[in-house]
Amino acid sequence: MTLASRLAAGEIVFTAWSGIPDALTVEVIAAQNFDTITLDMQHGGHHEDSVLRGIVPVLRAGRHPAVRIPVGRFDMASRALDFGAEAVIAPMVNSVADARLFAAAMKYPPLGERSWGPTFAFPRQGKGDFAEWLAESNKRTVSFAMIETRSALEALDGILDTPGIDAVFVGPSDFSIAWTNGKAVNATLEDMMEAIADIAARTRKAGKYAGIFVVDPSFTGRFAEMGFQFMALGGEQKLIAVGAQSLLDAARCSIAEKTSRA
Ligand code: 3PY
Ligand code: MG
Repeated sequence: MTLASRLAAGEIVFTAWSGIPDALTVEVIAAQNFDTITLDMQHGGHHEDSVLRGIVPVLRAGRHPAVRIPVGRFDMASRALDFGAEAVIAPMVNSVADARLFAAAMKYPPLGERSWGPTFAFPRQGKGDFAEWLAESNKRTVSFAMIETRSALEALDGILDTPGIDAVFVGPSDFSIAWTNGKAVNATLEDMMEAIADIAARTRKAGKYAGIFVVDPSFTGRFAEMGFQFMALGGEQKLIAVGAQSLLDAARCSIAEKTSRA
């Protein structure tokens, strides 16, 4: 199953968010139970070389590799696909013009302008032959346009109408900054939840998929109800902190139980 076919089947998938640019770290995360792993080049430390190498452990673990590119680096969207990514997340897609450039980099002609050369992707993922790869690629790859500003919200219908844009991904932290005119950064701001629900509803109505970065996992039920299917959790600092805290809590709790019985 590809990520695209799982989304098409209506599944909710969780992606781990990775910002430490090392294939060994990615290997450890890929061994956990996430459906996909996203390598973050925007705010995370991932770069071309770490993406090229980091996709290997993701595929080896049977997870779907995704990459968030830096702002406006649509050339990197094509490269991420050539390295074997199944999905690319483009931050700050604030206009139809941005969406068109992103879609052009993601899709082979006639839909887009992606240049031929799946140098690493084909041997890593390829089954069949080049003709089949060419015929299937536009359907297999998922392009997520990030909606995280007021201008993106205003342009949403046009972005959703852009051929080659398969999905949107809400960045709730940037969205909260925009929503409060720079007064707050709060990914769970109640005041903006109606707007976020509306983004998901319009996306689903347009026949596309909705994703969101989840800061507080207790929100995933609400997000699923709104229609979000691709939910991001992480990155490493948080995964390690949560894991370490739960180990320590369990260890301290066991000692506390013994001493209270003594
Ligand atoms: C945001 O919340 O702004 C993001 O970009 C999440 O990654
Ligand atoms: Mg953001």
